[in-house]
Amino acid sequence: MTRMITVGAAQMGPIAKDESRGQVVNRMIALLDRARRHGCDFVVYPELTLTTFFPRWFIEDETELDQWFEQEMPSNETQPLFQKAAEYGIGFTFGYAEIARDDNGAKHRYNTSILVEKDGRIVGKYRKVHLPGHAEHEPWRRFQHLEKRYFETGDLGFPVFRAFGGIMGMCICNDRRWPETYRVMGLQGVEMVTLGYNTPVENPPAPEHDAVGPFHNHLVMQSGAYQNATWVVGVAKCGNEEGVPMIGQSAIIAPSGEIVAQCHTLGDELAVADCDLDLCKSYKESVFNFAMHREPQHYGLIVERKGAVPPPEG
Ligand code: CDV
Repeated sequence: MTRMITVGAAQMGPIAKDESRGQVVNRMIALLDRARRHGCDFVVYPELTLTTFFPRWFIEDETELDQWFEQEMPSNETQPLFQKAAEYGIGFTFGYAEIARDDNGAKHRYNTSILVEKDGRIVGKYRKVHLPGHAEHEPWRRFQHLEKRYFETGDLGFPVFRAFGGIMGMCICNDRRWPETYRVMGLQGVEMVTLGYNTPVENPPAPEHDAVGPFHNHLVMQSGAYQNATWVVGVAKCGNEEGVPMIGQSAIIAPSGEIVAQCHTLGDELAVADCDLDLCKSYKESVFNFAMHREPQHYGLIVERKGAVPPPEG
């Protein structure tokens, strides 16, 4: 008896600045319809799915900034997606900009994703930990990347959730480049990590990386999958969004590290794979049997030290 989940990686093409959430949700539902025809149990949408990637602009006015954020979920605009998915019996995950209020009513902004079960219940939430970019306006850049200005570091860690008959985890975009992301979930027995990304082709601080960006995209997700014996589903928002080209290559990756399905366009597209969660088992019980082979007494620096400190010279 296998624990098979049929997964749809629901890549989205560019979202224009003036595109409404209602229009975006209609595109998401069109992908959900396709997923249903393919027999999907679970659909993965990108990071900040509901709007254009607004951190590319410097926004000083708080009311204007608030317009890119959601104060509740489901919201009026996303309710049709929740309804249609529950009607189809398909679970899903997507990312959005969240405004949360603490006990004192203070406002907190996060780059968030949620996990929704087949009956429409939100069963998991993750807030992005690794925020790339910068906090101040840097006019020398062709476009801004102000995640460090608009979002706080996620306060939930990397939780995993029992859902879809397995152990599910989430991360978001830049998180996928950090081995710690996968390992913290790997240590909780994760069997499928989902993530969305908005990755510009151009990396203004290091343009020499641009040519290898697509290679790095798959490199980190494939190694994260293999080294932690888990499925990884990485889904792009891509194409030319408001003059900024972003990479596609959404992929479903097996615990072997192999890509088993991949998008080939830069638009709305669904890549589908049958993902047997029990494929994780042989890796978790052999080469990556953590309990047997890890030596954490030698890994202290990973949590004690933030930046690299080379040994003294001479
Ligand atoms: N949205 C992102 O986190 N993007 C980053 C870019 C800025 C490098 C990424 O890691 O893909």
